[in-house]
Amino acid sequence: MKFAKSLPILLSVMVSATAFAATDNFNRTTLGSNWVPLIGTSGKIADNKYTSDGAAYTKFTPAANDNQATVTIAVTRQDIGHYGGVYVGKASLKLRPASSGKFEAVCFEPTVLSGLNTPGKCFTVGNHDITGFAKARVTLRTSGASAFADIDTNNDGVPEWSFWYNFGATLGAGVGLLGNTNAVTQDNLATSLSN
Ligand SMILES: [Ca+2]
Ligand SMILES: [Ca+2]
Repeated sequence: MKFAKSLPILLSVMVSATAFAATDNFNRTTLGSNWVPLIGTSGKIADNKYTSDGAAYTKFTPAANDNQATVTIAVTRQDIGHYGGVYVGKASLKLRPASSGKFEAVCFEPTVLSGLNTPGKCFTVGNHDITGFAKARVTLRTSGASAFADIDTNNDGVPEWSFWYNFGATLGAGVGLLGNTNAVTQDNLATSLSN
């Protein structure tokens, strides 16, 4: 009987461990010790959101073993050539604003320091892959050598576009945010371990 009673407790512990997820809403003034600069040191909080003054990759240490990240990304500047996004393991997803003031390209690229030399791939308004959008709930997940991205532009939980790209090498886990020159903001990050 003692074993039978303890079994549900054990199962409960196992389920909660599998479903462990880390979150950050950035509703404070400083990033704090959960965020470590990987490249650049300008990742910061402004108006209760993440952004970065210069080119920066910033690692979210509670998500070191997670392979899925969901985050709200919004345009703040109408600068061509700037970007912001999220990375999981060796896969980055960069959103690029255009002169329209909207994102007009969504690009898979190797994360800085990944050592991967694949060129990556962009999905663009010009190629009719997407239509321009100013804000989206973005999910990036890695599985083996492939990265999968979902872009939800009206926050209804249903992606308007889903893309994937095979990087040709195991991508692994670990989540962070990236961006430059305050081109975008990121908010309400949620990470998890997904199959
Ligand atoms: Ca916030
Ligand atoms: Ca949607």
